Amino acid sequence: MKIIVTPTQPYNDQKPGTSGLRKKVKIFQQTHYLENFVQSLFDTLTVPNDAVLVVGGDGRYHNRQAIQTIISMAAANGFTRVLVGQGGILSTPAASHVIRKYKTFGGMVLSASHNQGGIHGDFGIKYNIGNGGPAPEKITDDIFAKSKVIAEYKVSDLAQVDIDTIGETQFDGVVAGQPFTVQVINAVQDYADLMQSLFDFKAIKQLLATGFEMKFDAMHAVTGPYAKEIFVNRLSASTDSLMNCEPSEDFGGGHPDPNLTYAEDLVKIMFAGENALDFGAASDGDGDRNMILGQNFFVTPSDSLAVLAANATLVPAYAGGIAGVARSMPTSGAVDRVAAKLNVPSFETPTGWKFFGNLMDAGKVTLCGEESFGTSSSHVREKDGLWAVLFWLNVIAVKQMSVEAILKAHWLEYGRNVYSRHDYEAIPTDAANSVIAHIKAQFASLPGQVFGNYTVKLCDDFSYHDPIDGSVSNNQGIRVLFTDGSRIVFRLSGTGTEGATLRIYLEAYEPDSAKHHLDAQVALAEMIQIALQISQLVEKTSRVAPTVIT
Ligand code: VG1
Ligand code: CO
Repeated sequence: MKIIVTPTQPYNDQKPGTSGLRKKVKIFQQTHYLENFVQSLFDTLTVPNDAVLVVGGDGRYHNRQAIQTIISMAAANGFTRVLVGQGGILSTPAASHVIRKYKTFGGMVLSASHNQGGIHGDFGIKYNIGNGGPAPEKITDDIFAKSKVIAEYKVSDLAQVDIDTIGETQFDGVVAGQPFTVQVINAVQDYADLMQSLFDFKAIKQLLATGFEMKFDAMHAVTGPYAKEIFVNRLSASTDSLMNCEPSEDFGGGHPDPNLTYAEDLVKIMFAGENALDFGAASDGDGDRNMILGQNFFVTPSDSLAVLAANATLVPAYAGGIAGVARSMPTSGAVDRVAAKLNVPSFETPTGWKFFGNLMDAGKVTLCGEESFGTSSSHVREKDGLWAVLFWLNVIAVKQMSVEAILKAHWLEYGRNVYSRHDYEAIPTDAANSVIAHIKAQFASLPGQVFGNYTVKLCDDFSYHDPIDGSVSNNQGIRVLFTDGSRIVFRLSGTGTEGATLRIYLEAYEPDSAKHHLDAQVALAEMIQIALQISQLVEKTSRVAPTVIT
């Protein structure tokens, strides 16, 4: 096998966002585009001898081709072994687990997560370090810097590698006579084994055998094979309890984002009045998100995290208690209330799973979560969709209560952090920036101002000081905090690929149980108007309604 050094020109747009580099497929298909990014990444790392790389993706269009390119480049850049998920498929949490289980140097996950797939959709690539978690900002910043000056990249002259048959293929020596091996692994088994080691499968199996009806929607994305193995093969659920479990390159033409808007088929089933099932759940493109539904009932992700924390000891893996919790800044403070009661620390980090890794590695937190349908624990270093679903089923099996009853009891004990997020997708970048600039210009004048029932206490642009490595991350979202603890957060998305997506996060604390039944949009109506008034969003973007409300 030979190494071929190919001259290239830099692209100026390879800055990784909240979770890796995401672009339209067409952009990734430009000459040398993927190679430039991968080489910039390899040049950032110090690859030791005998380094192993994990590669896989969510199965979207361009996945298989990109995997071949990465294998060839890994061989030319000093890796001696590449582990590939069979068929090129690896969910994000499974990739994290594989990196940890086989103690590899790192891994690449090819996914644009919840973004649409297919030839006209998005593609993405993210790098995870040896702890299994997303590369921290110091690495992603370095990749971007290198991508702007790259002059050449290295590939090998490997033929196409079979990535469908479990087993090993060995090639002739590359660097220093070392053999290069590609190993196709069954990550579904690895991941299912991990889940079985954490949860009470016996109790869940019994729950599913005694008339409890559930539906899991894989949204034509990566969790399909994992769900079949776990629910049907190991928990004896009927095949009826799964839907859209065949991964497809364009996710069946849908948007693999498990929320009330895009998971509409599941939502219909779960909100069918008396005919609704007991439990519904969905996961996203790369399997790290989860949406939990009860009978005619939606669980806000922030509440889900709080409920899991409060009930963690019901699950075998967490029976000894949890060390602490962490949530992203826009996530509601519901979990903080649970942590306070459990007398464990709670941390507030910027948006993006990469900020949780240090806290988990240091043993400071066990459970982490984001309002964007992401929850997980220190069993991996990524958020984990199916893990959250199994956690809920384990809790239900032990408590023998409905999802709604569990939530109502939780609110009664802790009060309710009423919460909603309004997304305005694909707005012109200039208009989005002007909204943010307009709010920032009011930082000095807003504190003390009264809006109906609410008085502004302070506003700022969130900064995070990592307590473990001391790194500082600025400009992580604008917070408008009110004197009664309510708040509005404005943030621009770092995962969109079309124009800008502006997110408005709204939260108000309601201790009065007589008001806990209220729809969040009703309970937050006044806050929503205040957000629009402060931001002048309608005037500046001509958008009269959000694209997605959760
Ligand atoms: C969004 C979510 C964020 C999440 C990120 C990656 O980022 O808000 O909480 O970590 O997606 O999730 P942004 O910058 O668009 O708000 V995933 O499942 O898309 O990898
Ligand atoms: Co995802």
